[in-house]
Amino acid sequence: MAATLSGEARAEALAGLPGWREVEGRDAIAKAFRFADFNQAFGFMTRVALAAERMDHHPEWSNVYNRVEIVLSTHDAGGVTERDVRLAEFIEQAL
Ligand code: H2B
Repeated sequence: MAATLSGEARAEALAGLPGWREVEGRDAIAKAFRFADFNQAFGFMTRVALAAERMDHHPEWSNVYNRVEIVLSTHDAGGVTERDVRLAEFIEQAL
């Protein structure tokens, strides 16, 4: 199982992910996205969903019309791991 990121490794990983923030009260990272309309938002979610399934690593997320909120945490590890960083990096490319 992947180890949760702490200290310098965590700071470095987050520095490379603009707009991602630490979630208060749990070991997770999050970002809110806003698109032009539902079609754009859902297209983005579809790209992320297909990658998440390939990576066997899945986001916690919600969608309201053109807004998508994503929280990433590795449930098996109980916190943020490299797997979340890799998925967040993909998400940034999927925009
Ligand atoms: N996604 C996330 N975010 N955390 C996990 O620990 C996780 C996952 N585990 N997707 C995977 C699936 C696991 O449950 C399966 C059995 O590989």
